[in-house]
Amino acid sequence: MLLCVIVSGVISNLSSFTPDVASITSSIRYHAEFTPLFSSRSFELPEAFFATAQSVRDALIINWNATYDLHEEMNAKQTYYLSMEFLQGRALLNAVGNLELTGEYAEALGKLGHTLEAVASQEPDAALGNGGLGRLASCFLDSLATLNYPAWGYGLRYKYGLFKQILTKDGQEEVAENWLEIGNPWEIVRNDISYPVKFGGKVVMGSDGKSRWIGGEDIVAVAYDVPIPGYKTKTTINLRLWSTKVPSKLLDLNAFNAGEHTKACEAQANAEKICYILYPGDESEEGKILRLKQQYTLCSASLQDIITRFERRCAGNVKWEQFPEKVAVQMNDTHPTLCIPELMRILVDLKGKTWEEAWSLTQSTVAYTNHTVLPEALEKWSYELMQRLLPRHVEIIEMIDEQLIQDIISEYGTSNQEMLEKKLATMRILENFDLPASVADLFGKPEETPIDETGEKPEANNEVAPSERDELKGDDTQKIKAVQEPVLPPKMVRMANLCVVGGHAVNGVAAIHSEIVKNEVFNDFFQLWPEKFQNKTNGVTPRRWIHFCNPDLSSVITKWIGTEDWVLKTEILAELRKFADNKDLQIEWRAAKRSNKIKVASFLKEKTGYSVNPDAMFDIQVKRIHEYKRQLLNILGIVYRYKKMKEMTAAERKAKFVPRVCIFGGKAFSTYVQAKRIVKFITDVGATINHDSDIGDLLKVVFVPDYNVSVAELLIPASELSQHISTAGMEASGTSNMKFAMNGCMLIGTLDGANVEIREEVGEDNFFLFGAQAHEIAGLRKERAAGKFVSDERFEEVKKFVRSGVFGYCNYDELMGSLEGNEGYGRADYFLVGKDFPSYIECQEEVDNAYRDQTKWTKMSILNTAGSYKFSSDRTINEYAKDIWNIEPLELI
Ligand code: B1H
Repeated sequence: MLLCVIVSGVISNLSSFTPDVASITSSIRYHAEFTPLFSSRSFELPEAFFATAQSVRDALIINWNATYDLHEEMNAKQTYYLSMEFLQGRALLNAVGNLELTGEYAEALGKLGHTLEAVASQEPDAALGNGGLGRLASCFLDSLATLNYPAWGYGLRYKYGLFKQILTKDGQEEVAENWLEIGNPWEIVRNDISYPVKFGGKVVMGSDGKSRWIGGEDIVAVAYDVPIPGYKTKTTINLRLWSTKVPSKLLDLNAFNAGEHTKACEAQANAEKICYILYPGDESEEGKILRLKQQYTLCSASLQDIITRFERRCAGNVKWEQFPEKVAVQMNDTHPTLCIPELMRILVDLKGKTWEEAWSLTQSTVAYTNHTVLPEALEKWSYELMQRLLPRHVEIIEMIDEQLIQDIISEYGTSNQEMLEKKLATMRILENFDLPASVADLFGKPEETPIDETGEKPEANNEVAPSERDELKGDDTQKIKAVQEPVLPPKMVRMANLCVVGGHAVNGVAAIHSEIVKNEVFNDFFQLWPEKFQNKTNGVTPRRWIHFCNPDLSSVITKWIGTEDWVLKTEILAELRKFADNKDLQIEWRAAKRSNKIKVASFLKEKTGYSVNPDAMFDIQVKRIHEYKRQLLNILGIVYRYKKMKEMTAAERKAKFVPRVCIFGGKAFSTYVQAKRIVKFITDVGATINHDSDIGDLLKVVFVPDYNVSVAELLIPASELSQHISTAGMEASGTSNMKFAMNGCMLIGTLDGANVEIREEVGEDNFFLFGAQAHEIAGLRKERAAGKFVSDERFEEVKKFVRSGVFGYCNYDELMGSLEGNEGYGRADYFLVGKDFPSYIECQEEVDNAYRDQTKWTKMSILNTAGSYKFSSDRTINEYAKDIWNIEPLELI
C-alpha cells in the first residue's frame, strides 16, 4: 500500500481542525444561523438536521479535497463505478460514525436540546435505486473509501427517486418522493464541471475521411458531487451525479419576448426531464426514449469527465496507450453499456485513434457485472429507436458486430454451417439481422426474403414483439392483415452481448449465478473466451449493516471478542464461535435482540396500527415484490398455518405453534399487476388474521408500508427468521440474506444465489433449507407442461381456502389461477410455488421446533453472525481490485 502526505500548506492547516464537542456545537449553531432556509429563532428538528448535516459536510469536504489532491498527485490507476442506481439511504449517522464522531455529535446536539437519533430521523432517504443492485453500488462506495482505493462512483441525480408506497384498501399506491424538496445538504453543485451531450442528428463524412456526428438535440450534464467517507480513514471519495439542463444558448429568447413562454422553455423542459425520475416505466415509446437518454447521459458525461482528468494528469504529454493503466470502468449491469461505443467514438472520431487502437483501449478499460439471468431483464434496445437517438453509436455497434462475426468464423470455420449459424444467432449483438455483405457469401446462397404483394421485401417490424402480437386483441382487419403480411421479428441490439464482447471481464454476483452465466446464459461466449468469466460474490458494508444499525449487538460482539477491529476485518467475527454455548453471552445476545424487537413493535404500531408481541418470533421477508421471489409462497404458508390453527382447540394451537409476527415489506413495480395483487393479498390476509380473537398473539401478519433502506436498518437487527425463498436459479445473489445473517438471524431459503454460500459458511445445521434445486427447475416445468405434475393435497387445500372468501374475494381468482394450468409464462405456476409448498411448510415446522429451544436457537443465531464474515463488501471490493481493476490502495496520512 502506498502511504502519502500532501505537503501543501493550505491542506495541512485545514487538516489540523479537530472537531471537539465545543467546536461541533458552534459549527452547528453557525449553520443554523446562516442557513437562510430557516428562521434563526427556531431550532426545531428539521433545522437541527440541516445544520448538523452541514457541519458534518464541512468535515467531509476537508478530507474529500485532500483525497482528490492525493489522487491527482499520485496519478495512480483509478476505478470508476458506473451505475444507473445508488441506493444511499440516509447519510448522517453513517458519516459521523465513519468519522468516529458519533459521541461528540450526540453530546453537542444534547447541549442544543436534541438527540442525535431524533435529528438523524429527519433525513429523507436518498432512494436513487430500486433494490439490491442500487444498494450494492452504495455498499461498494463505502468499501472503496474504507479500503482507500482510488475510485469514484458515477450516476444520475434523479429529482424523484423511487416512489413512496402507500397502502390503501385497494393495495399499493405510488406517490412521487421529492427527496430534494428541503435541499440536499450533502451535495456540492459543480457549475464549473459540465459536458455537452447530444441526441439525434446525423452522421456525415468529413473531408478528412472521418465520421462526424452533427445536428440533433444538445443538452448539458452538470456535476453534483457527494463526498463518501471511509470508516476510520481520511479517505473520502466522490460520487458524481449528473443533472441535465439546456445549454443557455438554446433558450429561445425571441419566443419568450413574443410571449410564447411554453415554446421558449420547451428545450429546457426536454433537457431537464431526463433526470426527473428513476427508471420511468418503459412500457410506452416515450418512456423508452427517456430511459435510453438517461443511460447515454450517464455514459457520455462520465467518460468525457474521465478522459478530461486523464489528459490533465498527463500534463501535456498524452500517451493513449496508458489509458487502461490509469482508468478502469466497471459497468453495473448493462445499463451503462453505451460506455463501449461512446469510448470508441471519442477515441476514433475525436482523438484520432485508429479503430484497432481504440478497440484495444476500450476492451482493456471496461468490465461488466451481470446481475440477472431473467430473460425479460436482459436489456435489448430497438435498433430503429437507437439509430434515431444515437446514429453514430449504431454505426460503431454494427462494426463491433461485424468484427465479432469474423472472430466467430475464424474460431469455428465454415465447414459446419448449422453450428456456425446457431452460434451467430445467439452471440451476435444485432438480433434478427441479415449477415453483413463481407461474410454473407461464406454461407452459400442467402435465403430469399419473401416478397409481398406490393413487390417489395417487407421491412422488419420494430413496433410489436411477437409475444405481444399474439396477445393483441385487434379488430378482424388487423387479424387478416397479420395473416397476409409476413412480419419479420423486430431488429434489436442486445446490450449484454455488447458488454461481453466489449469488456475484458464479465462477472456474476454469487458462485451459483456465475456458473449459470458461464454454462447457460453466455455459454457460447464462455467457450470462446473462458478467461473473461469470473465470480465476485456480493457483499454488504458491515458499517451500515451491523455496526451502526445494531449498536446493541455490536457492543456485545466487541465485548466478547475483545476488539472492535471486526468492523474492518470481519473474519474476526469467526471468533464468536468459541463462545456460542456460553450462557452469559447468550443472555446478552438475546437482550440485544429483544431491545431491537421492542423498537420494531412500536414502529409497527405507529405505521400500521397493529400491536405485536415482542416475545413472538419475528419472521421477516423484505425485498422487491416479484413472483420469482415468491412472497406468495410465504403468505400461502401463513394461510395454511392459520387454517390449521382454526381447526384446533386453543390448547392444541398453543402446543403446536410458536407465536410469530410475520412481517412483509417491499415495493411492486407500478405496472406489475401480479405483484400488486400479491401486496393486496398479504394486507387482506393480515386484516383477517390480526383481528381474529381466536388467534391473538399466536400469529400476526403485518405489511410495512414504504420499505426502504432506513426501514431495513430498523427491521434487520430485530429479525429472528428471514425468508429468501426464490425459485432456485432465479435470484442472482440477494444481499439482504447477508445482512440478516450478520445480525444473527436464521435464514429459511432455497439453494439459490448467495444462500448457497451463506449456508456453507454458517453450517447446514444453522440454515433452514427446502425446495427444488436449480438444475431440476427446467425438468419440473417440462413435466408440468406435459400434465404430469401431481399437486400436494395441502396446496390444493390452501388454494381452496383462499377461494372460499375468508380474506375477501378481490383478485384472488387471478392469483390462485396463476398457480394452476399447464402452460404459459406467468401462469401454470411458472415459479413452482406448488412444487415447493410441501417442503416449505414442513421446513417451517422445523423452524417452530428449533425456536422452542431458546438456548439452541441463540447458539444458531450467534453462529450466523460468526459465519457471515465472508459477506463483507470489503472482501468483494478487494477481489474486484485485484482480479478485474488492478488498482492499489492509496492512503492519506
Ligand atoms: C438485480 C436488477 C435490475 N438484478 C434492471 N437486476 C433494473 C435490473 O431498472 N432496471 O432496469 C434494475 C435492477 N437488479 C439484483 O441485483 C438481483 O436481482 C439480486 O439478486 C442481486 O443481489 C442484486 C445485486 O447484485
